[in-house]
Amino acid sequence: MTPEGPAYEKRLSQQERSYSEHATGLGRYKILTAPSDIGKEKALSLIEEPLDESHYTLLVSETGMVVTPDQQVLCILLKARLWPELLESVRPIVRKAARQPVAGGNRGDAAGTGMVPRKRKNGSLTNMKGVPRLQDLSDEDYQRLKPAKGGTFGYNARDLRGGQVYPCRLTAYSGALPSELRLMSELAKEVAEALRYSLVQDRWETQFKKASQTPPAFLLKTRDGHTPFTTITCNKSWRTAAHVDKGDLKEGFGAMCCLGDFEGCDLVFPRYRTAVRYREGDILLANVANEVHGNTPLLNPDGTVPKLNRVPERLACVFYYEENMDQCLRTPEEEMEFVNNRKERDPIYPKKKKKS
Ligand SMILES: O=C(O)CCC(=O)C(=O)O
Ligand SMILES: [Fe+2]
Repeated sequence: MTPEGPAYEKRLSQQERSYSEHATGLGRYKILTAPSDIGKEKALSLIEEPLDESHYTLLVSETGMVVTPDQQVLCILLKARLWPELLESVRPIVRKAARQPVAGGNRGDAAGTGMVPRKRKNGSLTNMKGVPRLQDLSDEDYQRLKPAKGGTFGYNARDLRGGQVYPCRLTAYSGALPSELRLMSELAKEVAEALRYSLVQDRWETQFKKASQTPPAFLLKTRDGHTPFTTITCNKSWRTAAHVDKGDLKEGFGAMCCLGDFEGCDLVFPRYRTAVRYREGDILLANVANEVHGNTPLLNPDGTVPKLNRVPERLACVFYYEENMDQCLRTPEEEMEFVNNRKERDPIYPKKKKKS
């Protein structure tokens, strides 16, 4: 039994859960207005800063929705939507996908360090940028980033990295076994259904329409059909600094879940002085592609501050539709061929054929 009712035992569909929650009116499904709006500029000026209790006055920890003072949906928390067996089966896969150190990576805002020119082994600077490596971090950044890992699962769009064009492809975690892809797609399906039957259904529709125009080879899908997601960002024990998600469809809506036994790491939206406490089993829908957000410190399950080498494991998954993936060719093979035959000055994406 959860505070939200015996959801796991009955295994209701996401649609049934949504209908019953909405039907309770304000009884169980709280609709709250964010306490204030500090303005876009002020929120953007916080990017790269670590966030904490000083950045919010409203903390949401029950099923419901937060709207901004001008009535835009900021986030929707759906408690206890994912059942334990599914979470157990994906836990090792998320852990494997989130295996790259954040230090030395390419998410400078969320790392809280910005991007600096990468160094060669001999110490000279290259013209590529990245998050500084651990040995080059300040003490404070070192503490925060030492345990932090990240990675993606699913598919990535064609892009240019270090002067080289990469095709639309299975992501960096290319060792994914078919069974792993199947399980993660099951998780994506549940999250997608929760989004579909939420109060931001219009955002699901926009995203699903985009996905319908995308080659199915590059969508997360199950036997029941495709989801509106191409990609899942997986983080491990990473307290993100203030950032706005990049590369995901801005007209869609972010969807996330997390796994682990921990306290803290609440997700703060400093512009609206609002934080959300989501935990294992919950689904959080949030406007992370457009609004500044970041986590409070990650704490031990008993609320104490962890020692450097004993940080609890918190796995987070962010599901999204990666921009431009509707321009991918039909198969990975066609993508490879395109990239191999592309002349240096050709655009990365060829002009779209006009429909006759
Ligand atoms: O871990 C979280 O709660 C948020 C993660 C996030 O915002 C991101 O990876 O972009
Ligand atoms: Fe984010």
